[in-house]
Amino acid sequence: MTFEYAPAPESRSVVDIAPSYGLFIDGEFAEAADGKVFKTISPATEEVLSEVAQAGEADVDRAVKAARKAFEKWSALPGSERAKYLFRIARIIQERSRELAVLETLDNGKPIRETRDADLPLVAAHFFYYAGWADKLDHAGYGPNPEPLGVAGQVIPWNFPLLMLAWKIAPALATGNTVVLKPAETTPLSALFFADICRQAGLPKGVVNILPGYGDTGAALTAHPDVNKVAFTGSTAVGKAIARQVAGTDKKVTLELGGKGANIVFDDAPIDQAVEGIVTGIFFNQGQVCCAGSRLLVQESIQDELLDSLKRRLSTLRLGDPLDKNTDIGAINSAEQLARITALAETGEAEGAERWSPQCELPSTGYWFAPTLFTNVTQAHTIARDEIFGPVLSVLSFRTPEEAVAKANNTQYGLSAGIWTEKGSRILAVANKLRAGVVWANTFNKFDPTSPFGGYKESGFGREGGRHGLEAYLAPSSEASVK
Ligand code: TXE
Repeated sequence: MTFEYAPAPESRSVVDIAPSYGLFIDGEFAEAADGKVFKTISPATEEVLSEVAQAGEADVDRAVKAARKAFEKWSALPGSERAKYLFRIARIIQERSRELAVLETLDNGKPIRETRDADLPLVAAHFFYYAGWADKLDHAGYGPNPEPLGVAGQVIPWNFPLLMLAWKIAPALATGNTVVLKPAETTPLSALFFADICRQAGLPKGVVNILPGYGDTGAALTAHPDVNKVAFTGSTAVGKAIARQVAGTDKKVTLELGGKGANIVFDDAPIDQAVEGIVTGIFFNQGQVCCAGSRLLVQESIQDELLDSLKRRLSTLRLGDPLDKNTDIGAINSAEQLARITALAETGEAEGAERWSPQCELPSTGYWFAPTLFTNVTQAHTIARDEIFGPVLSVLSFRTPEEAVAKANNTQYGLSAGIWTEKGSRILAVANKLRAGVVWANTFNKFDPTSPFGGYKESGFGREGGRHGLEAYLAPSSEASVK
């Protein structure tokens, strides 16, 4: 780790965070019915950023009623009219992107380089992309238009707060649904700023409602009888609980859950490029990414060379102030998440894997975890099986492509994988055998609104993104219209 230069922090003054925020229901900010509030802090400094209203069951009910009422008019608008609102929202996000990037970095702890160059451009891109679909779904004069489902109850996590909101809200609105969204308890602020953007865009009242709160708020929302569609991104345990909860109802559901992605490096791979891909795969957003390449599978003959290069590269990563534009590794999102990562890393050591981190001084306040590499890992080790959701890479090796595929697929999850090789034929052969929703070749963690994203096995079901993402918000009889 190097600290020899003076940090150049992005100015906090570009964002004006109010001391308190309400729930956003029916176009207005309001206190929770029972007056409950909670604090949101900056994980890099533990400073309180704001106090936020905490939605209870009565608020969930009020928001769902507002969304139901708004649905009648919103769903009846021609797609071209809905598109105008979505384009307007996309443009406001672009105009306010610096403010939103700083806000997201403060509330989440991730480096400004990521919020500025990845999160915010992708957020705007999703609204532009789905705005473009809104009128393409109409076929005036040729028969009935596709039918939206009604009120979507959406619960999102804290790792990409605004981007997960965009993944959920943009396709829902484009297809004529209305939304009640619950952001994660540790990162409510960008969703509340988004509520303000909805007002700025003149979005009709009740079309988008934002309810900050904890898991019980989420459970009340997904259980609400007037919610027609549940969209969830989060842990596999909660995803399973939601699947049980909606079983036997007529709610449609999409679940985007955990992962244990394999990054497979063959002996003919361009090593420097692969090292960059491995670093992006597991250290982007401190590894708090469902599709992270958290298992490195390296062909035995190049293992030593690759690990030497990787360790040299890790020694140049800069950990520290997330507002510093030179920072590569920011803070872990919460004390709870840090405790989970710490416990799993300790289990790795206790089970006999070899732990390595670059020389690295951690700030004394906030939640920090040094980039960590585990070698001598076997498939039986907990760190090769469980999602760590932190900056921790487990290294395994293989001899043949068949062994690589078998090891990559040896997991309860099936969200992502990466292949590094010069051989195009090998990319196709291996990709076809991987049980993963997304397979990258000679790159990793690349996202685009046109691509469907989702998992096999316990990584969930349904797809978000692309035109597949529209189907999740349309009644079954109309699905043919977007195929
Ligand atoms: O997840 P939760 P947590 C994984 C990752 C991480 C672990 C725990 O491995 O270490 O999950 O993280 C809301 N009904 N992922 O505890 O609890 C909650 O308030 C409805 C992977 O943060 O699943 C938040 O808004 N909602 C993942 C959201 O669910 C409920 C991203 C996610 O929180 C609820 C996050 C309930 N019963 C964690 N309980 C990914 N796929 O990217 C909680 N929530």
